[in-house]
Amino acid sequence: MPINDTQLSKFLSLVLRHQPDAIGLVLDSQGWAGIDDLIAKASAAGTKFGRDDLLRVVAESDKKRFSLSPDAERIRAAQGHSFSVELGLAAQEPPATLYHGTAVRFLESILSEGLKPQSRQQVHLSVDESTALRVGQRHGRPHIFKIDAAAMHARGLKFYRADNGVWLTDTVPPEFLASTTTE
Ligand code: HQG
Repeated sequence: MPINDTQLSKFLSLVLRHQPDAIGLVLDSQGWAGIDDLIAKASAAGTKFGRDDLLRVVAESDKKRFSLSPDAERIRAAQGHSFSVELGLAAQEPPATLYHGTAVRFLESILSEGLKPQSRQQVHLSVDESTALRVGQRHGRPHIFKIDAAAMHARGLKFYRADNGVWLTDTVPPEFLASTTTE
């Protein structure tokens, strides 16, 4: 069945971040899939789209969720994987402050054990508060944490910047968390 762009974006997130085997797709160790292979396997599994559709969704993704290889033959998710993948990102110095939006109901647990990646590979952090608010709202009544990334970096904790500008780190211990607003 043909699908619209939102459905295609969700489908790409599903197979490139979480369940490539849902359509028998095999990603390489860095999370890349051949675009022709992806289109053929999706089609065989009943999800029909063409190369132009895929390239349009990649270009128009609001969060730049997907990256293309330089030769545009392969695609991968920029971040957000639930399985181990070597994104090949070099650790780099983060902005002094980063933000993480979550839900009020998670506060007690986060304040006692810090931010953990949960089902993803790493904790996702935003450069601005408004993005963090949108991320937090996906989970319920939002709460935004301000992260002392400069202090974490000084302590030797590593930060990575995904292709789409999201910052990634393994965990954020509670001492680096400060609350901003509670809605
Ligand atoms: C919370 C979306 C209890 C964490 C977004 C979050 C983002 C804890 C939830 C990207 C905890 C995990 C990632 C602890 C963390 N106790 N709860 N110790 N530590 N949590 O969806 O950051 O649309 O896996 O605060 O825009 O919300 O998919 O992570 O609330 O960029 O492209 O556990 O996903 O992008 O939730 O979102 P998630 P996230 P896409």
